[in-house]
This record gives sequence, structure tokens and C-alpha cells, in this order.
Amino acid sequence: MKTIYSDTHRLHHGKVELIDGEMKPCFEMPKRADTVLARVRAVGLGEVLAPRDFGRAPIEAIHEAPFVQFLQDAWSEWTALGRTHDALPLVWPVRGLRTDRVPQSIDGKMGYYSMDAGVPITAGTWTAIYQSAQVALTAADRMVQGDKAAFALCRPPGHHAAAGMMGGYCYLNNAAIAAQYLRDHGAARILVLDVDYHHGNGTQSIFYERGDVSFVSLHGDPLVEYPNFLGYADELGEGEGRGHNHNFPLPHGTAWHTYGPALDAACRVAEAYRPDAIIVSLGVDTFEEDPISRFKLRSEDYLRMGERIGALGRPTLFVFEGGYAVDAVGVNAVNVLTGYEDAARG
Ligand code: Q9C
Ligand code: ZN
Repeated sequence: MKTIYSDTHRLHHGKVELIDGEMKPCFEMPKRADTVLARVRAVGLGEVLAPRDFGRAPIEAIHEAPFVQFLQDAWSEWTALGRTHDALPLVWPVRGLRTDRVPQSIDGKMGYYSMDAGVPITAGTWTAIYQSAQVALTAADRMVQGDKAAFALCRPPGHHAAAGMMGGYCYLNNAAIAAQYLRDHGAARILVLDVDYHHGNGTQSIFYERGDVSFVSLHGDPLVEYPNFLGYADELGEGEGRGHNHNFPLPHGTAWHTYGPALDAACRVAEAYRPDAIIVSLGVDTFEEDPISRFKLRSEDYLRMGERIGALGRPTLFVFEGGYAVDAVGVNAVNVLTGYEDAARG
């Protein structure tokens, strides 16, 4: 399969994040994508193509225009105050506070448009997130052109980003933007299968009331894991979306002997929907050595994961999400892709 990739991801390089009460270097770093690209090349997965530019319209088909404008302007508004460090949010409109007016100050806007502090905005962030979305769109367009599979090597990731909200290292929801693009180019039903360690709250919320895009996710139980406030098994969708949202929360320590059957159950849900295409939100932070996660998958398990997805026999677009064991993310992500190809080839 072809990989879509752009070097511009390097323009987004946040310095620090607050984790476990400590300021640490950002886990979501440029080297992650470099490692995956190196592995794509090492195994000869297929051609690596640069993204085309589809403009803002397909982004704004998913995201609220004022939110997109905020992302584009945030760095210049931040630096206009004489600030030189990364922009970070530090106040949020939680229970009892007002969300009916958008603050004018950049500090207010950072809080209004985010769910947590894991979203540094730097000088190159807008360019990087815009291009990350274009990578997903270009891969989606390969599928429209008839490719049976494609790999969008997106960075920054996207699945925590909602229509008007960034969070969890995510700004624009690359998988959701790709899903909408496929819908707008002939596919009637899309299934998003999210295997990132963290629940894809953004993707779920974007499609929660829609029957034309189903969301199925396996992830750390939100009772004990980020994002904590969405991702429970009783979230089934609403309205037209009723029955089109499926969460499989799993406990800390989950290894393949538990993950495999859960993936099988998720794939049976996927099969029953008879999607025209599947989008896999491919996070590999389920790895046993991931520094911020608590599942126990091993590198060879990702081959099995890819094989199970390939057995669905559907056109499949893989969109890169999380995975922070930087030296292993290449092997693990590409193992899913080669496992998929082995099974899809029959
Ligand atoms: N102790 C993605 O994988 N911090 N985002 C969690 C848990 C946020 C992960 C801290 C993790 C966001 C795309
Ligand atoms: Zn994750």
C-alpha cells in the first residue's frame, strides 16, 4: 500500500507537557513519525507520496470554522503579548461556567477551544496540523481512485479533537476529515475502528448522531484512563446514530489474550455494518513499553491485529494516531500494515 507523508510535521514540536505533576519533554515528538517512515521504507511497504492540497473546505466539513480560525491565529495572538514560550491553555469552562460567549483574549480562547493542557501551540503548529489533515485527505483520495488500502502517516494525531475542541496532542481530527471525504465521494457507510490506547472522544462526538459513520473503539477504561470523561460501554449513539457507537473499555494490564477476543468482537460489529470502507485510527500506544500507557501488547501482536482487520475484506485507510515508545512505533505500526496486507492478499 502507499504511504502519504509530509516533512512539515516537524514544524510542530512542543517543548513540555505536565504529566504526573512534572514538566517533561513532550511525548508527542517529531521522531515518532520519522521512525514510522523509516520502517515503511525498510520493509518496502510501497511508494511514499507527498500530500496534495485540498484546501480548508474538507476540514470545515468536520470542524467549526471559528475553531479552525482560532488554530490558525493562536500563535500570532500569543506572541503579540510578547510571549516566546509555547502557547498552552490553563482555564476551562467546566460545570457552572459560561460557554455562551467566546472570550477575546488568547488565554480565554485557549481554554474555550480545548479539553486539557496537552496541546501546545508553537510557531509551526498550524502548518503542521493543516498538512496532517491534507495527508489524511490525500490518502482518502487514493481510496476514491480505487486503491484498496492506504496509510496516512499523520502527525500531529487527531482522534481526541472534536468539532470545536483540541486536546490530548490532537488539533484537527484527521480520521474524521478522511471519513467525511469518503462519504462525499461515493461511500454510503464508513466504519471508524479506533485501536489507539486512548478512547477517540473527538471522533465519537463528531459522529455520535450519525448513522452513516459508525465508530468502534478499544481502549483503556476511562474510569482509570485518559480521557476519563468519555468512552464507556453504555455510549451507544443518539438519534440516527443510535446503535452506531460501540466502546470496548479494557482494564490496565490488558495483553493479547484479552485484547484479541475484544478486537474480534469489535470486528464482528464492523462486519455487521457492511461498511463501504474502514478507517483505522492506528495508535500503537497499546504497546507493552509505551511510556504513558498501560496495556501489554507485544510487537508480534500487531501482525495479528492487522490480519484480523484484513480478514474483514474491506477497503481500509489507516490513519496514524498515538504511540510513544519512539524506537518501537515504526515496527509496531508497520506490523499492523503488513499483517493487513498478508490477510487481505488471502
Ligand atoms: N496519565 C494520543 O495518544 N495525557 N493522545 C494522559 C495519563 C494525554 C494521548 C496522561 C494523553 C493523550 C493521540
Ligand atoms: Zn493514544
